[in-house]
Amino acid sequence: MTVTPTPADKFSFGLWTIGWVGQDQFGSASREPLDVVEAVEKLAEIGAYGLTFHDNDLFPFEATDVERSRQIGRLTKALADTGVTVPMITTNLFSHPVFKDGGVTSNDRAVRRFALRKLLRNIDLAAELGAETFVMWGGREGAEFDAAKDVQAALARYREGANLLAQYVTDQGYHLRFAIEPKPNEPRGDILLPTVGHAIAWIGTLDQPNLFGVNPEVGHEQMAGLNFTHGIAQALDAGKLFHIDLNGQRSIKFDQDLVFGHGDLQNAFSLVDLLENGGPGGGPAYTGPRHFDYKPSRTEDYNGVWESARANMRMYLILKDRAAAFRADPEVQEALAAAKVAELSEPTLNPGETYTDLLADASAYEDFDAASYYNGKGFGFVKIQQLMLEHLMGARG
Ligand code: ASC
Ligand code: MN
Ligand code: MN
Ligand code: MN
Repeated sequence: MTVTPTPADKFSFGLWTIGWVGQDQFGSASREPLDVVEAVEKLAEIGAYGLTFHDNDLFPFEATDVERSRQIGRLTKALADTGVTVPMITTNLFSHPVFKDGGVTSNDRAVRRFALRKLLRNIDLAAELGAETFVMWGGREGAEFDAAKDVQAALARYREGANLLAQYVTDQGYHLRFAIEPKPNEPRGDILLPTVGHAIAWIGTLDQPNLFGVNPEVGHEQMAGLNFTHGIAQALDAGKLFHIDLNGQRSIKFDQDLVFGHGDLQNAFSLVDLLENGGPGGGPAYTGPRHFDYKPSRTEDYNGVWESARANMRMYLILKDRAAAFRADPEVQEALAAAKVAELSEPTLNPGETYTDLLADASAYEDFDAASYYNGKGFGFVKIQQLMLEHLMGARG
């Protein structure tokens, strides 16, 4: 088993992840800031291929044009020196107090206009750095007080903003697609577009829906009690999995941003199995970056930070190996066949069959003996689950 990451694995990290200094709701920073050049060099050293960032991870909100350019120049040089790329960039519309009621959906129109300008400026930067994906996580786009937020108006303003950004990208000829990142709550009491399903439905209301997909984060769906792998499967089914945020979460509570696999490990297994083996021909179902959006524990020093960064990639590669072993096991294949897992891929109607033909087919209904059909026989799903867990635990193959 090879658990040494290489750029071919397409692992990427947010600058805000490895660079998180440990400041939380209750305590101040437990680490010194991480310089972007060191971040890039270290990512190259540990085998990652990409760095992602919010505009204000690279330069402060208050930065002058000169300071901004200087930081972009330092980053660009580090990328050229190491071969690290910037596959995705995103915009901070949540830290500064001006965004306390949101950016593109703030009740205050001047804030919305400012947010759109900040987004447009960052789109130019994304294009300049060759990013393919522009993530929009609307952390402050939400509310705590039902009567103080007109949700339909907020969704209309969100749409107005998204349509404007799409028009800009089209007019500039940028090769950039947008990925909406859902989250149910935190920092707002309730955030708009709270789950993958909400986001996909809303994308269908946009002027250029083809330019928009989703960037689901493991923990964000799990905070809503949802099955992340199911959400990813639906995003793939809709052709909307543009990007992914991998991390760990243990049940419905605050956004833990643990190392990938350090939360719900069974769900992490089914996720990697889906991403790697869930394509129509049994190949990868997703070929984009494997992006980690986690927070290195506040208890760690920088050795611990890099240890945890490596841990994300190791967990992914170990799960990939375990999923391959699971798929290759003849006993698993037998159990999957007995449980008719592949039969679900067969269309329910015969080729060319219409509802008239179905209505005329007595074997489907009149002669179908539902009462004795299974004759006490079950599907055998539990056996599959046990085989999966044994592979996951390294107890088989
Ligand atoms: C993002 C993103 C998140 C948030 C969070 C910031 O861009 O994907 O989940 O910002 O990580 O702390
Ligand atoms: Mn999170
Ligand atoms: Mn995220
Ligand atoms: Mn996050």
